[in-house]
Amino acid sequence: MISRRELLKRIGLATLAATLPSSQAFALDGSVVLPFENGKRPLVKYPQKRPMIGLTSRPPQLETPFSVFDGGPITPNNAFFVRYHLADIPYSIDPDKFTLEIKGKIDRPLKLSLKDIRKLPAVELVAVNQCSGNSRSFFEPRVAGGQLGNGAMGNARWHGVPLKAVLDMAGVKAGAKQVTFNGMDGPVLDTTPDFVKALDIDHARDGEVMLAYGMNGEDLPLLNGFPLRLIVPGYYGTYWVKHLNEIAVIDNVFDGFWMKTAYRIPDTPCNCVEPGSAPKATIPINRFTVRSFITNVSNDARLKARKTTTLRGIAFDGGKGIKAVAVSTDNGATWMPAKLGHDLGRYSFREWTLPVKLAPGIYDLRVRATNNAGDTQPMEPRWNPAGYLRNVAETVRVTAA
Ligand SMILES: Nc1nc2c(c(=O)[nH]1)N[C@H]1C(S)=C(S)[C@@H](COP(=O)(O)O)O[C@H]1N2
Ligand SMILES: [Mo]
Repeated sequence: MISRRELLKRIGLATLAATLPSSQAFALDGSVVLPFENGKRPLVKYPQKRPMIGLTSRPPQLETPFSVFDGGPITPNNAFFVRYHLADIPYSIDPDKFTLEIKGKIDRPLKLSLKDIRKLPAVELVAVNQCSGNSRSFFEPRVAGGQLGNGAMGNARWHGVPLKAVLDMAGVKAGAKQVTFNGMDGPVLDTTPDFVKALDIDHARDGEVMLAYGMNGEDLPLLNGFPLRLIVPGYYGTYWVKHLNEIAVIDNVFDGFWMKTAYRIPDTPCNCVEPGSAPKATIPINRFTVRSFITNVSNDARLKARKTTTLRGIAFDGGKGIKAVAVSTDNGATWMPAKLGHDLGRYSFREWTLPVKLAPGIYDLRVRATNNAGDTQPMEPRWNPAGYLRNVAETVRVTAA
């Protein structure tokens, strides 16, 4: 344990933008226990972050404490989750020296400074970033990978320029198939493949995929990709490349490890397989499944019987937008429609509320959202070997007394 003085000193570092001390994290007093086997996690403090649930320290991987999602539809920058693959992450970045290179099958190779990018017409979009492995720990049978609870997601207002604008400046050549994205982090060992992701050229030019330098009215926090990251609305976080400094237009389908081997889901109608089995064919992970959560009542909560409790929570999907949220107090036998909150756009968390009055007893509260395409959440969990796409209708067991 470190001294209080040392703790305050290190928290003070949070105000030094874009610098992480190399002895980065430290455990705060106490820990949290997530509701699954081996769910004990330290609470850790990093620069620009409030105490977060620590998963690994090299590289830093932090989960958002779930109570944060009850504080409003926008996840504060200092509570936003952090995910990295490779241990060699940039601990100090000079924004004046940063450049974004655009190369490959284009007419005009470009090297843009942050200033150049900030001069382009800016756009804003509220969108959820969710890790593919969010909620992986709840898979039965258990699967390998980061044992995450429900805190590897967050919703922010992103500020930046459409990727299309930059690709148009560069002049994409006929025959282009995909665009690859690489960030400033890298592997410690040469044998580990660098983290590079790819999007189809039409997706990259859809006008919504964004190069973001702002998040909730501030610069991106260092751990969330300062000074520039890709935003791929509705798509899992794996595509949201941080510290983005290299874009290449290619005329083939990219076959790097993180596209060809990792981050793939079963090529079946449900993108699921029989629990414990291997898929015959796979495709790259893509859009979010529909999800919803109760945020103000947690498992084993005690509610006042015969008194009104207003349940509230959030819902989101891969970009069709949330049409309805319903809650069941009888484990799915009957459903009551919740009232939807303010619409921040079809990629955002959508808040919902529902007053309930319960007779004394034990209840399994279930919440289920439906999007504008009619997609909804299954009552029984689906399974895939990587622990992706979790979206079973969540259950919260409460006692009314
Ligand atoms: N450069 C870089 N970008 C990255 C990653 C990475 O390892 N390196 N991980 C991706 C994954 S898997 C996720 S879920 C998101 C998480 O974004 P966050 O750390 O800002 O929450 O970043 C993505 N972008
Ligand atoms: Mo992820």
